[in-house]
Amino acid sequence: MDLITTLEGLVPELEKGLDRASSLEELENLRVDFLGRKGRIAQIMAQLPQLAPQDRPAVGQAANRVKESCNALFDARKAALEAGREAAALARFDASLPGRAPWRGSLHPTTLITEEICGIFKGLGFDVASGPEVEIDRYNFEALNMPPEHPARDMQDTLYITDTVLLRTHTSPVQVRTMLARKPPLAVVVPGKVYRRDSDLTHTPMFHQIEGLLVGQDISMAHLRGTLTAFVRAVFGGATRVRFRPSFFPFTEPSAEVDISCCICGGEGHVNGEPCRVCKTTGWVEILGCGMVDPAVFAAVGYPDEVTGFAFGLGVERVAMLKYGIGDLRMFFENDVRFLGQFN
Ligand code: 2U9
Repeated sequence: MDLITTLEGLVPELEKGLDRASSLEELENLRVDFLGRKGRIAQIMAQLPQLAPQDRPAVGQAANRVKESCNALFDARKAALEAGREAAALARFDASLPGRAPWRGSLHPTTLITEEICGIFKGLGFDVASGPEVEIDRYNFEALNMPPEHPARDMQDTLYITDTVLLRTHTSPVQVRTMLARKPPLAVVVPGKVYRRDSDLTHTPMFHQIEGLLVGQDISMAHLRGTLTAFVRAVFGGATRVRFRPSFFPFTEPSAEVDISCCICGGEGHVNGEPCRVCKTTGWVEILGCGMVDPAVFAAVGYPDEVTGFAFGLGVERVAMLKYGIGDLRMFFENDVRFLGQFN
């Protein structure tokens, strides 16, 4: 029974080979060599037809035993190699190392200031309203006392979509829509994006505004002054000084611009002996525009002659720049996470 001896000799030979194998790849090579379709066992079995028929069953049974033994040896060695690999990986793993902090998003400074300002006015009893960014001429200009020949309507300043459809140049059309939908008294603030044909270091074609409108009976400049002073002190601190300078807007009369004592130098004009870069040594910075609503605006929305009201408007990026001491308007639009992450 020469073939049976040869077959059985394969088992210790495989054992030696497996002892030397140090990778799963070497293991696979051995498996092909012994158990593969053209492997050693198969080669021995190919000689079966040359045996006398009565000798064949014993050889066949021996081959099956050897195959089973070989398979068992492979499985055991494979399990041992895999366990070794895992142990090596675990040896390199230091469970005491601090983890990597997950990347955390933060609110954009424009969003933060918008929410802060709207929150202050909500506390004073104002509603928050919003409306379309694509507007009609009538709500953006005509109803706001800016007739067709008005210079602000120039193609140079406004992004027109058609002759009568445009990207709103301020959030004021939302106040017009609010008045058309509601009777006085009312008080609303309107945050949102506005668009102008303007682009340089201090102007972007899109920026954010918040405007406010209060309409009622016997509303005076004193209400305007008290409301805006309270607002400014809520944002910039209770010690902030406020001054109103006469100005002009088509939709308010009288109109004013509001300055606050510079929040960088505290109104001193200098920081550590250096000229203040924000107020340019004047001690004051402009923060918003305002005024008593022009009667022509109330007439345009069909309000009775007796109503009175005040309105104001501010640029959100400008307020954020002053509050956080940001020197460059472009920071708001570049979305650099190193900048954005600082306002949590
Ligand atoms: C209605 C009536 C009156 C809104 C107003 C201003 C003054 C103002 C500027 C501030 C900086 C625009 O973003 S900015 O360039 N705005 O100075 N806005 S009064 O007056 C209104 C609005 C709507 C119906």
